Amino acid sequence: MVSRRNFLGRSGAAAATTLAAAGVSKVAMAALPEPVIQTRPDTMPPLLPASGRPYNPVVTLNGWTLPWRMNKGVKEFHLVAEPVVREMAPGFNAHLWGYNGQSPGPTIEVVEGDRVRLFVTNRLGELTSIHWHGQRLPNGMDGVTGLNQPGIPPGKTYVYEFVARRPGTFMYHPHADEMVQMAMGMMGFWVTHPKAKHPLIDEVDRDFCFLLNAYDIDPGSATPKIMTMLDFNLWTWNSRIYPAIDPLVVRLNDKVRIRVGNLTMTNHPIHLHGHEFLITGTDGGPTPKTARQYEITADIAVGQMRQLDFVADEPGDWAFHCHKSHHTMNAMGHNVPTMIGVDHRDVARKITQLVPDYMVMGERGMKDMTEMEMPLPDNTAPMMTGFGPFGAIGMGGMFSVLKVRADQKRGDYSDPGWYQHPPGTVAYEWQGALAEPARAQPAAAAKSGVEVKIRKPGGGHAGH
Ligand SMILES: [Cu+2]
Repeated sequence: MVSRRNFLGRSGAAAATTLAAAGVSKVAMAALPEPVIQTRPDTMPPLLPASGRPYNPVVTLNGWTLPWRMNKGVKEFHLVAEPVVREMAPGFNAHLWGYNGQSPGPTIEVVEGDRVRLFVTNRLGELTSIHWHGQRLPNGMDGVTGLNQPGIPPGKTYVYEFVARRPGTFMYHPHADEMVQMAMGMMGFWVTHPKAKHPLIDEVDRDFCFLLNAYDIDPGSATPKIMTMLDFNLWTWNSRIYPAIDPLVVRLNDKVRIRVGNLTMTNHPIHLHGHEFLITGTDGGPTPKTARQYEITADIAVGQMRQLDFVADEPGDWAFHCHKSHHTMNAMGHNVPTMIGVDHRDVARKITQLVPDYMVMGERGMKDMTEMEMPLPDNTAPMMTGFGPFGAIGMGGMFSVLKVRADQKRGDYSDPGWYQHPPGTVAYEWQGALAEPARAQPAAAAKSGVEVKIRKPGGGHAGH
């Protein structure tokens, strides 16, 4: 466990500090802060607070934290709602809407009790607004277009101002053109850190956050179909699909927190291998200790946030994923028949004469496809990919890896590569003789050879 002082003094934070400085550059005294734009899809190092109360910053998976400027005791942020190009995976760019160059937008981190002023500039072609999900605030700052404020017209900037009263895990998103703007990727994470030691909020060594989102983008195209309600084909974490989602890298015995918010149209049972976690908080605030229980899967309903705490005390590469199996797949058609057990080699040979690229789909399961380089239209995500040290992982979408390493340096989030398993600790092939399996069978049936006897209601024997 590191002290807060240690955390702030960590090396490797130089890049983050530079980013913070950029936010308060030459126009620091201007009426509103210069917007900071970030277009790289990499996981940025934690943004150490350059002003205001200290805290342990979060790491946004494949994302970043928005720098602020301090103006007479008020933390000022500048969000720009705009069209963005998001690299969902290398070679696959989606045309989304987001904030400050990215979808999701940057994470906003403040401290309990901070007065926060948020400038929101609309560079979209239609009205927008921002709702600050989970915040206690004056009703007119709640961001529901038509109800609490007029929509922000294209080209205009609105100002939101309130005190971050509750510490916790929150998010922000528009309440304007509801179905379209969130389907296009407009959302971001918000963390309010406690201002002092909090009885229900432990200090942790590593604090990760990301949003669950989903898109429907036809293979070969780049813009999401916004009319889709359930049948999405891209299940993403912070608008990234595995293997393009960065691993969560931790040091052995670190206290780890993972904060997850759900802005899709369905629930996601988020599952961690190798460890048990406690759900220590929701967007309602810290969970009372008496109400916590150990889990390995947290079902996160639509519009909910969950905060998972655990000690990373098992070294290795541990899968971390949504437990709905379709959500660990990438773009695919939904009308594929199940061919398991069907020998269609003969049919396939005939079709291949007509359609040379025809591929037999999945008579042994669909895992074969993960090892195959299929010809795909340009700008299409591979259906499922991700290779580990033992071959194809066979999962994409909402999947990543928790990497627990004894030799990872404090504050170092760089990928250490694959886990080197100690000799004798990997599942291995049995080389000895195999006994015939003993199958449980009623002795009489086995003797007579009769498999089934059915007596139909109303008399008479079937099958005679
Ligand atoms: Cu899911």
